Amino acid sequence: MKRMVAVAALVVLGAIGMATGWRRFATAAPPPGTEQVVHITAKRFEYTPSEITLKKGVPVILELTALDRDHGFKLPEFGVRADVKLGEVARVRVVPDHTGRFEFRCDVFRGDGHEDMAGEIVVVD
Ligand SMILES: [Cu+2]
Repeated sequence: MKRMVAVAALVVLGAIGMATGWRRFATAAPPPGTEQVVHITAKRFEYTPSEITLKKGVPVILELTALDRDHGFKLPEFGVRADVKLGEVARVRVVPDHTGRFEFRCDVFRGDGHEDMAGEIVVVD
């Protein structure tokens, strides 16, 4: 009898798992916490990659790492700004809710060169 209960429980759990798995597969936007992570490195005076293509309506996490010194990351179109400090990982969430090409740039102006440090987010349908 105990075994029957255990088997029934497994079947129910399996069905729930399949249902939620299917729902996740069927929805375009993943639930929070499972978003795609895009890694970006910053060094004087460039970002790699310098162009990032995102899909409209699919939020992502940008994970920024500085390779040589402190930098910044500013993407005004989507209200995003972060300090990218040497030795730390900066994480920002971007919700690309409209299409187009949008510039991001470094806004740490200590020392020359940062003002030319920029890249582009390209949001496509
Ligand atoms: Cu910089």
